[in-house]
Order: sequence, then structure tokens, then C-alpha cells
Amino acid sequence: MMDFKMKQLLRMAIVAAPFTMMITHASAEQVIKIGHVAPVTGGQAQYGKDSENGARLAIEEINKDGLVIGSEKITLQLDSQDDAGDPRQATQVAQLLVDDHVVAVVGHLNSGTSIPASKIYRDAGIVQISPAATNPTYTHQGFKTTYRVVATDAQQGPALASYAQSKGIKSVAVVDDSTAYGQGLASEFEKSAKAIGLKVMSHDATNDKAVDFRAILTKIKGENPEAIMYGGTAATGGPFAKQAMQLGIRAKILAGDGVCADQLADLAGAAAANVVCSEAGAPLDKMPGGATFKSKYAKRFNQPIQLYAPYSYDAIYIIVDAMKRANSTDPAKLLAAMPKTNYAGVLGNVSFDANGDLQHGVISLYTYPGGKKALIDEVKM
Ligand code: ABU
Repeated sequence: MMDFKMKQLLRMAIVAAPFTMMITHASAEQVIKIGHVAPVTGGQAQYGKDSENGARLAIEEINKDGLVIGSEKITLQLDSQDDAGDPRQATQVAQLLVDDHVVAVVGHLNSGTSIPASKIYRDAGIVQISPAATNPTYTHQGFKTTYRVVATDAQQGPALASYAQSKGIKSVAVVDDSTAYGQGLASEFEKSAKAIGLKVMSHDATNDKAVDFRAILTKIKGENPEAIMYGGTAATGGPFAKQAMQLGIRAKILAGDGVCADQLADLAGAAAANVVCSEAGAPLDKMPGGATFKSKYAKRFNQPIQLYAPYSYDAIYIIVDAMKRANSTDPAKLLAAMPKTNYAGVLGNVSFDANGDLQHGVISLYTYPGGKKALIDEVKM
């Protein structure tokens, strides 16, 4: 005969059994969220989607291969948010990701969104890796959480200025779009240009929604510079170059990675051939994993890469590499493992300096003969 105590224990075991199974099941397969933020609506949507696709592809591959951290099987989930390229929206979605308990974030795409959002991730102790933000300030705020996998405008500016000098250009006018990125890049360029003896005739500001640049361009035409540096994105840089040509300005248009997109040829028309722009990384075909990534991306998304997909793809793998080295999905342990990153991915070997910038950045220079983007030079930093 079973006594009362035994019966009670048996009853408790029967009642608890399904919960025990659920707990075992939950701990055996844990879902871990990684955030991604970019403008996936608005004028930069194609670049934001491109970045999101890169992150998604990495997560799908890692889940397919199977990820075990500690003794737990991990399923990664991409928590993708849209900041529309807007600094206010960026801080709102950053807080949302923190509240969603993401372990790390790949983003944001713009300097003007990455910088304000970085304070929220810093307060939450969450690693942030931007696949695209190039303004030096982003990683120079004394935060342990900020990383990027592109070179910075402190490298793009000098590369563009030395290119101008190497082509015999002696005078430049500078224009920026008043964003953190455009303004930052334009001032890095101006600083370097002056340091190497180029004459900076003027520095004007427009904005990132402007469509008509004729007033600024007419003023610059009067100054007759040999080149114009435009700090901004293709959405405004394209019309800027086109209107310069329509006004009969022969000066070369210099610009950074924001302008250096396929979209430039559509927006600038024949004037794209007069643009020389830089990218804050190596050309896709020269990246160690570029060719393989290109075909995987085409197979998965049935479209070509725009620009940032390889960067956000590697950023996800870098986060997972840190989790593996930390043997934990705890954001604090992941954060502690980040400085020792030495990851060989599509981009090549990625390791970071004390600020979270790349140890070995590359700047590539391009132009658009016949509307097709063509590499001019690659500068290793
Ligand atoms: N690097 C160009 C586009 C992203 C940014 O705002 O920095």
C-alpha cells in the first residue's frame, strides 16, 4: 500500500512532468534575438534593405548549420527595425530593441542615426556594430559598446584630398548636406586638403532633402574651383552633379561612400562620369569572400548587392564569434569578448582598435565612365 506521502509525491511528479519537459525543451533550444536597424523605408530604403538582407542571410546560415553555446542549442532571430534615416526614430527603435532583449545590434546605417542610438545601447550594455556609419565621432565617445566594420571619414577625407592632389587639382569648393555624415566627411576632407596645400575657396551647406542646388552651384561657378567636394548621399549628390554639369561647371565632383552607389548613375545621368567617389571598404570582387558571398546573395534574394550587405553579414558572424568565445549569450559577456575579435570573413580579417574601429581599413576610389561604376584605386590604411 502506498502511504499518503508517497501518493502526494507521485501526484506532484505527475503535475510537474509537463512543466519539467517544457523547461527542458526551452533550455535545450533557446531563441536569441539580434537587432538590425537601417532605413528600410524612404530615400535610402534600397541600402537599408541590402544591409538587412546581409544580416538575414548570415542568421539563416548560422541557424541551418546549428549553433550551440554552452550546452544549449541556440536559434537566432533577426529583430529588424526601421529608423527611416531619422535620428529621433533611431533612438525610439533602439529603445525598442533594448526592451526586446536583443543581445547585440547590427546598425544603424547612417552616422546621424548611429550616434544618437549608441547612447541607448551603451546604457543597456549592448554591443552595436555599424555596417556603414563612417563619421569618426560614432566610435570616439568613450563607449565600450560601439564598433564598426567600415573605414572612417577620417580616412575617406584624406584619400579624396590626396587623389585630387595627385591629379594636379589645386583649388576646391566644399559643400555638405548638413547631416552628421555629410558635414563630418566634408570637414575631414577640408582639413586634409588644407594640410596638403590645396586652396579651399568656400564651404557651403545644403540639406539632405534639397532638390535644387543651382543657387550654391552658381556661386561656386564664380569661384571657378578645379574640384567640388560634396559631403552627402547619392539621393542629393546625383542631382547636385547633374545640375553642376547643366550649369557648365567643369570641376570634378568628389564625394564619399554615401554617393558611391549604383543609384548615382540613374540620378546624375551623364554627369556621373565626372564624379570620383570613395567607398569605406574594398571592392566586393576584391574582398576575400566577395565572389562566394555575391553568388549566395543572388541565390537567396534574386537581386544584386547594393553596398552594405557584406558588412552586415560579417557583423552578425562577428557577434556570434564573440558569443562562442565568451561561451555565453549574456550581452555583458559578449561585450567583454568583443575587443579580442579576430574574425576572417567576407571582408577579410577583422580586428578592432581600442575605439572599436577597424585595425586595417581600406578606401576604394571609383568613377562612372558611361554610367558604370569602375574602380580607380584602392588605398590600404
Ligand atoms: N557612410 C555613408 C552613409 C552612412 C553614414 O551616414 O555614415
